[in-house]
Amino acid sequence: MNFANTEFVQSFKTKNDGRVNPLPEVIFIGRSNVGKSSLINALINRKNLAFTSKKPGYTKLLNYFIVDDSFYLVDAPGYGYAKAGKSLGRDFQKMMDDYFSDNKALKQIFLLIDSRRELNEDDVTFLEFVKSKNLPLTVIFTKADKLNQSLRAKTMNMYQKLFSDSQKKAFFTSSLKKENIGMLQKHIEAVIKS
Ligand SMILES: Nc1nc2c(ncn2[C@@H]2O[C@H](COP(=O)(O)OP(=O)(O)OP(=O)(O)O)[C@@H](O)[C@H]2O)c(=O)[nH]1
Ligand SMILES: [Mg+2]
Repeated sequence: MNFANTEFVQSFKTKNDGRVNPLPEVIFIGRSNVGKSSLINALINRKNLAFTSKKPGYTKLLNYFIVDDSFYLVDAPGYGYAKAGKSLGRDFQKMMDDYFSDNKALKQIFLLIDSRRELNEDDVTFLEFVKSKNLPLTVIFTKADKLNQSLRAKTMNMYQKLFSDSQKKAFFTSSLKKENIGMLQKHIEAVIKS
C-alpha cells in the first residue's frame, strides 16, 4: 500500500454512507490537540494535508482522505473542547453517535492519548462507549518524543491495568520524530484487509 498516494476527499458531518465511493475506513479520534491531524500527515508523509494547529479544536468535521484508492483515513474533530463543559460536547456526541451507529465500513478506531497525560473523563467516557458497542480499538500514545523510557513504562503500565482484558493493541508514536509510523502503517493495512 502506498500511503504517499493520498488525497483529501470531502468533509462530512457524519459517516460517508455511500455519498462517495464506499470503501473500508479507519478513524483517528481523541482529545483536542492530541495530534490526530499530525499523525495522519506523518502516515501519508505530507506536511499539512490534514490541517494542524497549535490551537485546540481546529478540526471541526469528519475529514475523509483516500489512501491508494483503497481505503479512507478519517480525521475527526477533537473532543473535550466544548466550552459549555458538558462531557464530550453535545455536537461531538451527536456526530459520533451517527458516525458509529451501523457503520459497516469502519474497520478500526484509533484512539489517541497524549502520552504525557493521564486519561481524563472524556477519554474514559469515550472508552466506555467503545466497549459498550464492542467496536474495534487500537490505542495510540502520541508525542512520545517528549517521554523518556521510564515514563513510557509508567504509561504502558497504567494502560495495561485499564484495558488489559478487551483492548490489547497499543503503540507509542511521534509524528515529529516519525517514530513507529511504519509499524502503524502495517497495522492499518492488516485491519483494512481483515
Ligand atoms: N512534540 C510533538 N508535538 C506534536 C506531535 N504531534 C502533534 N504535535 C503538536 O501538537 C499540536 C496539535 O496537533 P494537531 O495534529 O493539530 O492535533 P489534533 O488532535 O488534530 O487537534 P484538533 O484538530 O484541534 O482536535 C500541534 O502544535 C502539533 O505540532 C508529536 O508527535 N510530537
Ligand atoms: Mg485536527
